[in-house]
Formats: sequence, structure tokens, C-alpha cells
Amino acid sequence: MARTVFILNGPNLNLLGLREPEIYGRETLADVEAACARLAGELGLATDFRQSNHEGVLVDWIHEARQAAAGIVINPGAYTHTSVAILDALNAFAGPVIEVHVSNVHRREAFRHRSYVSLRAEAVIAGCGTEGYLLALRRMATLLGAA
Ligand code: CA2
Repeated sequence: MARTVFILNGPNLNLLGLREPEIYGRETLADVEAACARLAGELGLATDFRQSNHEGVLVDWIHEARQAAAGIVINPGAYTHTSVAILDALNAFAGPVIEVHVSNVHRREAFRHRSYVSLRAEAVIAGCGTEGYLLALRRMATLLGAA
């Protein structure tokens, strides 16, 4: 059976493609979900793609991943820069974690330069637009020893 990768998205990412296209592009989160599912199939993986605006829900999903996922791709949104709770939950997850940002956070405000999640992530992808999710999945396949 294909191993499952949780792809978790934090606050406001439900607005992807609907606002601020100059920063976040024109693809919607549904477009990203479909592209990830397609690529995962080619890589011999399955995806479980979710978005929440609530920190505790993201923490609960990371706990769920301990039993249900081989790896986690996460764009924690603004919680990247603030959430020790998400870092702690990721530290309790045994598999690989890849952090994704649609925008290049390092070209933006100083408060976006710090990431708690990067302390745990095997890899960080930023500034590649929504293609970053697909790059993360390819790297995840390598880390998991899949296709
Ligand atoms: O670049 C990224 O992927 C971010 O994780 C996006 C977060 C931001 O707080 C991080 O610093 C970097 C914000 C997500 C907001 O998404 C929107 C998309 C379209 C319109 C408005 C917000």
C-alpha cells in the first residue's frame, strides 16, 4: 500500500489564488491539492491534504500523523514564525518533515525570517511559488526511499 504524506497548511492559505496574486500566485489551494495528488501517484505515494486556520487543529493533525503518515509536508503560514506548539508536535513525529513557503520569506519583513519549524525540518523550500509543494513531494519520495 502507498505510504501517506500529510500535507498540512496553516492560516489564510485557503485564500491562495484569491488574493495578493503578486505574492502568492494564481493557483488556488484546490489546484495545489490536485497537483500534489497527481504527482504523489507517480511517485508511489498517497497524500492527505488539509488546511486549518487554527493552531490547535494543526497540532492535532501532526499528532494524528504519528500513526497515519510516513512524512509531513507543512506550510504553517504565519504560525511558522510564532508557534512553539507546532514545533513541539513536529518534534514528536518520527518521520521526515519538509517546510514549504510559497513566497520567499527571506525577501520579506524581518519577522518572517525566523522559523520555529525550521528547527525540526529536514528541508525548507521558499520562494518557488506553489511548485514548492511538488518539489517537497519529490524530496519526500527520496527521503522515504519511494520511486
Ligand atoms: O509564503 C508562504 O507560504 C507563507 O507561509 C504564507 C503565510 C505567511 O504568513 C508566511 O510568512 C509565508 C500567509 C498565508 C496567507 O496566504 C494568503 C494567500 C492569498 C491571499 C492572502 C493570504
